[in-house]
Amino acid sequence: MMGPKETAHLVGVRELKIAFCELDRNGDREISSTELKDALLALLGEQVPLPEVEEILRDVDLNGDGHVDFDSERRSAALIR
Ligand SMILES: [Ca+2]
Ligand SMILES: [Ca+2]
Repeated sequence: MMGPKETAHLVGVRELKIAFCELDRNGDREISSTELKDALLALLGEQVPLPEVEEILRDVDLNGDGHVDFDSERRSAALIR
């Protein structure tokens, strides 16, 4: 069994940040837990339980509003590169 932290490490928070455009399926410039869940399904080839998805989302969601928003967090991603 892998905990949320291990899953986040496996996928790579940095990769998630860089992949913003692909993750934002509905084009609202925010990554919701649902969109992240879909992305993890595509990346890992298996369903990730929603609580675990939300745990990962919290690691990526720098301003803590429950979404990864394209504008504020993209700058952070640019800084990491
Ligand atoms: Ca979205
Ligand atoms: Ca946010």
